[in-house]
Amino acid sequence: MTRRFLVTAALPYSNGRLHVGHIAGAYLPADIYVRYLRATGAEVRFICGSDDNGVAALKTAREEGKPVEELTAFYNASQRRAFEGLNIRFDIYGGTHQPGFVEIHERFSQDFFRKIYDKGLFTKRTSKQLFDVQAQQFLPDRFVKGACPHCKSENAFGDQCEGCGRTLEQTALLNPISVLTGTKPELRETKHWYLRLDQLQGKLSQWLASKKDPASCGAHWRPVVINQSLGRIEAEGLPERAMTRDLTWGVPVPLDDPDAKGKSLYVWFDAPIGYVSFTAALLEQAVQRSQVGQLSELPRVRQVSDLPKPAGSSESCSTYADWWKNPACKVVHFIGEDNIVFHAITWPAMMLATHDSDSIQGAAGEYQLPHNVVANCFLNIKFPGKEEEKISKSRGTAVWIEDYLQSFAADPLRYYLTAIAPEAQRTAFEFDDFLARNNGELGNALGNFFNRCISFAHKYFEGKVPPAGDRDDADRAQLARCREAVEKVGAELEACRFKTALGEMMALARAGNLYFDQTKPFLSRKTDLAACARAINLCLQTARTLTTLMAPFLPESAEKAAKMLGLTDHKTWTAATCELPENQPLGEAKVLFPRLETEA
Ligand code: B3M
Ligand code: ZN
Repeated sequence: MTRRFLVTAALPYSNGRLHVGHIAGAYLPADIYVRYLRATGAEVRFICGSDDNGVAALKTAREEGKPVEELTAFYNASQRRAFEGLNIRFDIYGGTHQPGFVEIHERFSQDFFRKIYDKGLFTKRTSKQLFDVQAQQFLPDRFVKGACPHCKSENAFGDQCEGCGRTLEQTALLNPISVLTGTKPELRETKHWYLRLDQLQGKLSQWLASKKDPASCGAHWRPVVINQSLGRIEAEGLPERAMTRDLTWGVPVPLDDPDAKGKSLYVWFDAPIGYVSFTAALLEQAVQRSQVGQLSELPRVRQVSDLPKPAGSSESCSTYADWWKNPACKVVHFIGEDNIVFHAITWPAMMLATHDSDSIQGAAGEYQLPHNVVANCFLNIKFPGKEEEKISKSRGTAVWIEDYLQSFAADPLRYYLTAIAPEAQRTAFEFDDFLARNNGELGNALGNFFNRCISFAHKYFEGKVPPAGDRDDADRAQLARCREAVEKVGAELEACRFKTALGEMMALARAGNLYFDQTKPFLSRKTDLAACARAINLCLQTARTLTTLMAPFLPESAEKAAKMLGLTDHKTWTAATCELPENQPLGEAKVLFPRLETEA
């Protein structure tokens, strides 16, 4: 049976450009995972788009003196370009307030809210909220700053503390200050709808506990995700949380109640629903396309993935429910560490709150709780002679993707960010290390291996795959290494251990070089041409396997490698060890990973 996955990557706020930290955190691992799953024949939809609602965009729009719609459209387009440049290929890149998406997103978000409302899992409460008298408005979320009541960091906002990552009630902030006017806000009464997380807590902790053991749940949850979310529930329990805000930018609260006037859904309520509404938009576009029958003439609101879809796809998966409410489809979220609580507690709680059945995972026809929530830690940055520090826009310590792409290709960064992936703890981007690894690891180990065996075949075997001849033990051992590598890399990717998977692929490249050095075709060429042919044949078989294994990580280079080997399909995982036939013509030898130097 064809496996089916719905993969999402956190929706970036559309109030800024993307930097290497964003890419390492969620988008690159998600893209690698999707490419790998497709290579195994799985049917996958890969969903992302911008998070336009809420205070983040409003705040930046004020600072930049632009209408918020203009700002979010600008950054949505900028993000789209950055992803495209890095070959991170979503099936759709939507936006919760972008033209072409805002209506469908509003519909899904409001339906979701109403469903929970009808189930009685919201309570309307009067509470005191911070009000800016000068600006004459309430100050939800990031509109108010102060010190964290838990860790005392000065870098806490009305919704979350940047210091310790905890979600906060704004009234708990110490010394709150309005971000709008810099004045001290006062407390005023307002009414909001609170999600009864307390009612859902039992099911949530049972569900999270079931994710501790990969053997029984079938997914490898990272300890940091379980510890943060389950730990939170066990330590503090889950209080009710307000899911509405005094704000007009966002999804209007869909209630016929005077208290709902001028209020929007909390951005963390509508944002994860974006995953669903963008899926629906994608499928609607697919239907329109098949009706019109002319893919190329429709406006390009989506990026069609460059990867082939498996045959026979789509018929049974034409509605969002086929992906979101079908136990046969696995939903996997890729996120950064500051989003863990929202994806492992709030979002599953929202889905649970819509269920009619008692099933925790969700019965057929109900929203399915995620199969896995894959979170990376933050990526820091390290400048020569300085301490490792946080990536920060205001301090100018970020490496922006747009800038990177002006000078470099996608694959060196894809390689580096996977090699140093902050999977279990924070790691640091170091420009010199990036150059050194490109030149040393990618260039000398992987690129050079291709170059030396293909050049050799051109020079001495008329540019064709030479005969395999009678293989000896060393040859058989090298073939076994190829098979093992396919298994290992596959198993690591299944478990979302991208760094180890990449390491296994590179280990095969090194083994290939070692085999070349030990069999010495450059000597046997003069003494034993059959032995020389055998060695080069095996090097080329190794290169063939490497081409498939590198494809999820380094798609452009794999494409080039496939051309050199004369391969027509290099992506199919199970074909990674299908041998190149004798006499297959090879393409021109190219340098896969040119050396990178700093400008003097
Ligand atoms: N916009 C938060 C972030 O970039 C966010 C993720 C939403 S995912 C539903 O940190
Ligand atoms: Zn804190």
